[in-house]
Amino acid sequence: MEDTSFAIHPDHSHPSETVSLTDIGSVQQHVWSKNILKVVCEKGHVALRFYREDILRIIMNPQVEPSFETSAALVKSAEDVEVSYEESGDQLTLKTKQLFIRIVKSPMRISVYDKEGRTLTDEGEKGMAHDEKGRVFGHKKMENTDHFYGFGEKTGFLDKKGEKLSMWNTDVYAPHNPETKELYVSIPFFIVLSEGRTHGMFLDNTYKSTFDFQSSRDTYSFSAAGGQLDYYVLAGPSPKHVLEQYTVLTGRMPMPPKWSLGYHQSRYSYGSEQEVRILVDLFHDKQIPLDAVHLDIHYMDSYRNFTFDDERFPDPARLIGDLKARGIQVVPIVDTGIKAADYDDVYKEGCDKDLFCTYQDGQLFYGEVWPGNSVFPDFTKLMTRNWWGEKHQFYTNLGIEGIWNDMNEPAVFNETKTMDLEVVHENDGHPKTHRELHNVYGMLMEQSTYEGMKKLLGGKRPFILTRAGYAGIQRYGAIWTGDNRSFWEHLAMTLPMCINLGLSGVAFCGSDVGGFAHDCSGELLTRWTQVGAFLPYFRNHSALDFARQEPWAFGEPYESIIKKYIRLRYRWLPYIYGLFKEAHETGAPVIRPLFMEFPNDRETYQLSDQFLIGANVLIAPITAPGTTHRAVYLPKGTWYDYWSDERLDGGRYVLANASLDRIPIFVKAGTVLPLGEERLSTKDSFNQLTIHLYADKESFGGTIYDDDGETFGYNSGDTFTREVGCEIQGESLSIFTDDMGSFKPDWKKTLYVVHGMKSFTQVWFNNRKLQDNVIISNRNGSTLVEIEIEH
Ligand code: MIG
Repeated sequence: MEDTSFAIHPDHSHPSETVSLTDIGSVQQHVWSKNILKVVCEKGHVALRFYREDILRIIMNPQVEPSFETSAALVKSAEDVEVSYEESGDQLTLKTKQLFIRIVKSPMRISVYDKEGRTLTDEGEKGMAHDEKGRVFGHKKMENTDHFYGFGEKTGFLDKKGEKLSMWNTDVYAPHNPETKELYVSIPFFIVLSEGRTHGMFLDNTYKSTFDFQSSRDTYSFSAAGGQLDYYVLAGPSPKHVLEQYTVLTGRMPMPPKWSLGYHQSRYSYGSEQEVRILVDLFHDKQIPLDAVHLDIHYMDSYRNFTFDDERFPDPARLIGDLKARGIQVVPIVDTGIKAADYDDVYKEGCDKDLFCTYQDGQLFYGEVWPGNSVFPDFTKLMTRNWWGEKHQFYTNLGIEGIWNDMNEPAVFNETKTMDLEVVHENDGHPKTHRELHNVYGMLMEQSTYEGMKKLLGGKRPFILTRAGYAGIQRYGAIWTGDNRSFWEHLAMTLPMCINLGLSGVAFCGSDVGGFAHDCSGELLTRWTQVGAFLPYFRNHSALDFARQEPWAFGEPYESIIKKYIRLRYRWLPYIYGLFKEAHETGAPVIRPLFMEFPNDRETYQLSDQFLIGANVLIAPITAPGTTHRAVYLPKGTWYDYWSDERLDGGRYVLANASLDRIPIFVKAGTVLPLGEERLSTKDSFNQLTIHLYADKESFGGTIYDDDGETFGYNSGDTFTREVGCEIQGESLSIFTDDMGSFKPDWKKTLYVVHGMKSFTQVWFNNRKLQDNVIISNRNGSTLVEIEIEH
């Protein structure tokens, strides 16, 4: 009935629920000691503590003194921060080098200012509150000029102003549309941008939470279904500062194995060894690069993890070995549910050792998933996490280095779509209900998988792909955005969704290229592959019974163009890899909204259909059929059309040519863009690095990064870093390089290409004038300076 107008029958109107809130009221007592302010209010308890001079934690507990316990998101404990505390009349103030906090006592209201005295957050008429059901609420004043980003994996456009969102990890096969409030991942973190400056807000509460920027014009609210109102204010001021602050709290991604940044091919499902061999042969014959093939649930025997079906995959070790010899990894899916069958060893062992989720009385929770009646590992328990991690020896023994985790919301085929909320998780001695830990369950599975695989691989980097997650998930794996569809609208939605994931700490993400469900078309696959080539994670995946969408599925002209872009991805990997290093070190995402680099340019605040890869390369995809041109906003500065080298002035919209074989790309003057060579796998070495220098008025520079792409040697300095500087004065070009670190890249030769200059009469390389090993030539109006360097 919900599908017809009957749903809005006049007799059925449900007046929206009136929530009666209890304000925490006035301050009755307060104690300042050891950098913690504890406050007792009429109707609740509050505590404030600095984690750094630019990070403030605020906790409100309706009943008792706040607990400083944290969720699994946190990896950071509070630092010793120098705080000056003052009390005068009806207010208290706290001050660090970065933040100024004013607390008005009656009723208790907290305002946070930056060091220049600008307001970051301000409580107005409504402050912190709670209700009879144990829900906790925070309210903040909202200005017309505020914009809201982040929130993990959400549908809709970039800016969430005017929206209501909620966080509850949910398996949503359909629909993914603007009114879908919850998907697989919950990251209750957001960035507020106001007139060019930003701050962050992280609500660390794993219960179902909601964020409301819609119900009131001048106040926004955030709330959770239980527990404490526990949030962090991050001072900013720039978007990159906020990401640094957020990822100091929740951790940063480890360096991914290089192969995981290549092209991945998947299908639900490649059903036999034979089919996989034919597939990879086709890639090879067609000279389309490939780094990973994913095996969906049909590889298993009765959909049981840690098994291969004997008939369809008679010799997985040989298959995996043969593929690896060709530079292709096999990534099997591992689901959350364990078949409740006595013949299943995992089930038996888990029961014996008490490792599965149970109710308070110790009865196992059973749910229906692919293997039929199933039980679920209690990942909140260290014993379970270790055990599950060790189980992956089954895969590593076969040569597997990557795992794809699905259904870890956890998804269950029942009315609530998940585990019974009354289940009690052991939680390492602090038992808590599933109601409280639901949103963090999937992340704990990833922690277990990542740590287990890391141990088993003996020094190699594992690749973990996950569907569900909570704040901090970036520490363990990449996220793909689940069951999208082969709709142009879903291609368009991929951009703001992945950008917002990046703004939520998850630099490594992507959507199913071509769309998962529904039938793809040649044109859609072409346009989606052009986007995928520049997304941090690049996998083509599609569902059972829908049109095949391997790169050649639609013939010409699509196949050639798709191939061109997959190959282009490999050329761009040295640049992309450097961006992953930045994400690993600073938390800055690989793909970025334009406002991240141009926070004072209001024109960028709502741009959902173009993005930056790194700081200076702008990608403007086509997301509608039959479209050969589009408007592109270029922020102030000089830009180069990547394809034609045409120089364009920014601070305006330009009309870009986007014929089917072209995704508009613009490179900002002053960029150093290192590109490699096309090859069939990241395992193939390449001989020459081409360093593109996009001429600017002034001198400019950049950094090139490399390491072995495989081990954790980068943690102990086995890296290669090259600083490249470039100065152009009249017709004289000077290039400076400075190589550091012990790692020697594969490539032996460097080609410097200077864009935007017709010719040079003099070339200096590291203060030495042009030598024999330097060739200068000209191509399409760009100067090629070929310099052979030896490592
Ligand atoms: O509910 O394993 O999102 O990528 O192919 C279906 C089968 C279960 C959902 C995943 C999808 C995967 C599919 N899985």
